[in-house]
Amino acid sequence: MPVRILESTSKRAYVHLLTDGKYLPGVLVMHKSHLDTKSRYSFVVMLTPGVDQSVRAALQSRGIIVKDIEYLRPPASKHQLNDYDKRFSETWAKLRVFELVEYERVILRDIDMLLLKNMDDLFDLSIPHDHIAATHACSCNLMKFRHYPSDWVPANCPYTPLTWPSCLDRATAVTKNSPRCHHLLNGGLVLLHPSLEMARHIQNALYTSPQIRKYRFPDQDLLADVFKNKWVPLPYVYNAMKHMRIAHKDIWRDADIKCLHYVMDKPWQYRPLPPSATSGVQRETQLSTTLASCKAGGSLLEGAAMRRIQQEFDELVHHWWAAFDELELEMSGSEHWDVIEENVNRHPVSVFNAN
Ligand SMILES: [Mn+2]
Repeated sequence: MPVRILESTSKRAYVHLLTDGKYLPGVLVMHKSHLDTKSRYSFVVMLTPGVDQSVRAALQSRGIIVKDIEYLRPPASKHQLNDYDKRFSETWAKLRVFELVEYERVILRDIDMLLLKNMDDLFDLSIPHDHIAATHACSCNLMKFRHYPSDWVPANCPYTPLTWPSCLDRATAVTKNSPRCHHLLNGGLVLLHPSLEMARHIQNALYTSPQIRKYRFPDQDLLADVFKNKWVPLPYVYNAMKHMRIAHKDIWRDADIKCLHYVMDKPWQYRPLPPSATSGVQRETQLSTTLASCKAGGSLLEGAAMRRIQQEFDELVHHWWAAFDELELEMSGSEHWDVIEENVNRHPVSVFNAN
């Protein structure tokens, strides 16, 4: 008997991009948390051509809808990422989401995220058809990366003026007179309406805009430009970037978060030691390695500050591993487990190399 799907449900989907099997543990844990939080909408993954067949099979074994897409890149002469940010080299392809006109409304999400609560209510947000909705970028530069823009300081950050609990249902309004940083969004979560006309408009900007060479965060800087004064800022709980737990202690409450975003190093690249190991030699080894990799990544943070930050990050990364352990219980007997196992590091020392 055919399954009946409500019209409004089938026209809406959460869409994600996967360009490399290294991110497979991320997408499967994300999908598990999507199911655990009882989302009513489809979970779709766009795959670029180079992704291995074993990765595709693992996704499909979990009931994930796969859409094949082409790469999307600006002309090579127009954009070069610095060595710290090579991880962004394929993220332009996220913008292919505008071509998925089989859906009326899409929420584009990163896969370095974990859903802690259901966020389906976001699909009902009323925004004009030619607008998008997203959360602001946090421009505090908590990690003191020396290659970040010089106006990325807490005084210019759009999260600085907010207070709890009003931050739960509002964001700092963006006006024509707002500081430059208030116009910047984070590309980790974007509510949008697919449209071939908009897809063409965005791709045209990608191929011709003189701004392209200045972008540090490819797809999100382009979206911020194309949708300047045409995007609606969302409350941070829909895209709670992990470093905000430290940078914006005044508003952050773990219990409020719907979607936790593991920006920068990925949770499957190291398994933090349990809290009982806090004073052990092992923890010192872990911290000194992390500190070294942050310095290599262009951070000017000192050791003591890095230690405090790392401990807070580890608390959040433990949530990801708890979900991974459950996924392992469900999948470890299957033929698909090997390709997942291949791409996780269970060691406490990060394999993060700043890319
Ligand atoms: Mn991300």
